Amino acid sequence: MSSQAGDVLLVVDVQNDFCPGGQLAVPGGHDIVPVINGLIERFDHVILTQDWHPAGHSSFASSHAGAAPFSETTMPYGPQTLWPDHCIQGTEGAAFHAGLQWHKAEMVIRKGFRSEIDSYSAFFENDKQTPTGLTGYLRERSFHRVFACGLAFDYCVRFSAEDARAQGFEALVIEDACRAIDLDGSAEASRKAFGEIGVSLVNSSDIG
Ligand code: VGL
Ligand code: ZN
Repeated sequence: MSSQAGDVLLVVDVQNDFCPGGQLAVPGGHDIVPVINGLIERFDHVILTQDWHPAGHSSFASSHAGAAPFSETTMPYGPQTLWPDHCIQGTEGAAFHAGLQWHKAEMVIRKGFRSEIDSYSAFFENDKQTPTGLTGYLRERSFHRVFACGLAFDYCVRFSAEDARAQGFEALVIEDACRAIDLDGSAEASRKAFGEIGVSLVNSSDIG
């Protein structure tokens, strides 16, 4: 499979807090940086996402008295996992991994900046209604195939790929360019959901 007109590489949340040593470290998160750099070279168009929370964000366990990180709560929009404080706007933790060759990116889409709603997907916040504007951007630029990679496979990559599909794009997840948090089998659940809705799983070596 070679990169063609209408393809875009979506690099999700390759930020210090999701890498070892960060506040919400994904095991092996930094291992994908060279793989993604190779992909960035091969794609003509690259978009990044950046998790970008204000301090005291409602997805932080620390904002809920007595709640432990990785527990679940109910928000007005439904169930929400509570996370350690992470990716606070302007902090080193929210910065892209220093090894990521991201300067080619045509757009950086920030998400999770509304205190009261978390946002895993690059397309919609977790209420499934508040758009980020990415659908309109991709349509206006005539992109058809979204190749997603980054962190974490089972949260922000998953939700982004599912929404890409639901918005009418072809969606492919480059699995060796992702790492998972894997809470309660969430990595396997993601693979199953991809199969059901027609999100393809591919490998970076499949892309020429
Ligand atoms: C993410 C949990 C909280 C992600 C972001 O990038 O997958 N996960 N915020
Ligand atoms: Zn977050």
